[in-house]
Amino acid sequence: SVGLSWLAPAQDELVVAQLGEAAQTLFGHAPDGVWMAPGRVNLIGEHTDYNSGLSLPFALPHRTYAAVRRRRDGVLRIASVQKGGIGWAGRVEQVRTVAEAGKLGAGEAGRPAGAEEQAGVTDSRSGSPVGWPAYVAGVFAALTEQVGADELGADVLIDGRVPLGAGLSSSAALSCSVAVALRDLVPGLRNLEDADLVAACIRAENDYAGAATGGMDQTISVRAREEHLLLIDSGDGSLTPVPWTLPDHRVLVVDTRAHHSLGDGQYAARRHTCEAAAAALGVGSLSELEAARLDEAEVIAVLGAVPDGLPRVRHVVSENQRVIDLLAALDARDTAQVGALMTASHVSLREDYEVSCRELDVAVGAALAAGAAGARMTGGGFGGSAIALVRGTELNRVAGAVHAAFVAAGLEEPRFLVAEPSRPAGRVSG
Ligand code: GAF
Repeated sequence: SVGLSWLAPAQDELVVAQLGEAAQTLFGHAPDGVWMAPGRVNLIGEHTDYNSGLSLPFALPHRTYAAVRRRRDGVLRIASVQKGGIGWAGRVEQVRTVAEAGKLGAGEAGRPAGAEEQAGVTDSRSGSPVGWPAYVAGVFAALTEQVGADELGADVLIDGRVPLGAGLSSSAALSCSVAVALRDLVPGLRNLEDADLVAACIRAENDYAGAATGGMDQTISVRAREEHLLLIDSGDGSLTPVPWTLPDHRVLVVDTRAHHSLGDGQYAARRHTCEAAAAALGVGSLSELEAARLDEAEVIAVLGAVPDGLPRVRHVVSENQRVIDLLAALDARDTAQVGALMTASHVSLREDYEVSCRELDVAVGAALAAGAAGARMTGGGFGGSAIALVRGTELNRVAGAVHAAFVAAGLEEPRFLVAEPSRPAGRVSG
């Protein structure tokens, strides 16, 4: 595997030791402890969560770590090893939703955010953080529904070992690492259930960071089961651990290095189209469409009036069915069928949902040509990562073939990781 770049997970103990020292230097005192939350890959069930549908993710051994020291003065300082130093400092009550900050901006100053603000330092119009610190501060703000802002100050130092912008849910890992820390540290939060933490992290992302994502990523980060996939039914909220029944096969992840952002409008546009289509069809969500047994010609006629409605709905409905079919294939230990469903999911995301891109298609095509049982993009798309179902003994060979295809296509060299279903967010020290 000379020349291939493999991303190994960090060792918890090493990160804990480094973060303890770094927090001491930066904040002048040691943290109360270090917590982690994992990134994820989704085996199948993409762009279904915000349509009350099914998804089947699992947690990566790649984690985001948060060294946290509680403060009792309502002051919040947020720093990152990767970004270098303090990204935002202020008071928890200063943290505003994107909607509130927008109103203040227009009223008080009425000018667009400057380069520094866009880089994620601070929004001087309202004093509220933007960019990556908003994912952290948003968790604190969301939790003020449970306890007073004065109870919620902290010094937070983040070490993100989930590749950033790679479609592996580094954002949810960030917010969830902080949420589990606060539950352990703040007496008024001790009784929160995992589902409450997930809800706070979704709010942080939707309302404070301004990314209109569904709940799959936060759910898997907080509620994953080691060595299992997790079937998430976003319609009824049920979670079902699913064992990995293909011991000879592994999930190879290809980080295409094509930048992926969920805040750039395309993700929100897909979500909006789905909501408009559901409203036009008179169903609460697209996942209710099958059960509603509407006349097919009528569905097609109604969706004709929703721009892009028909292909988007076709993806969501067929993707829910592929999740069900893949569960049956896993149960039957039918590797070829699991792979075929993954590849069919990719085709649907590329053709009907239009969230793939050249790099993802090259990765999927090359993995399949090299003998992977199946391959698809994973996560939101528009860049990020692809996954391939590969025999454990063939990981290097398939990765080498994908790498060669990227070089031949003139693309930036991809990075690789092996995804082992790993444990959920929790404390790693202290
Ligand atoms: C992103 C979002 F954050 C998830 O909620 C989900 O919609 C996914 O894209 C697509 O399945 O990861």
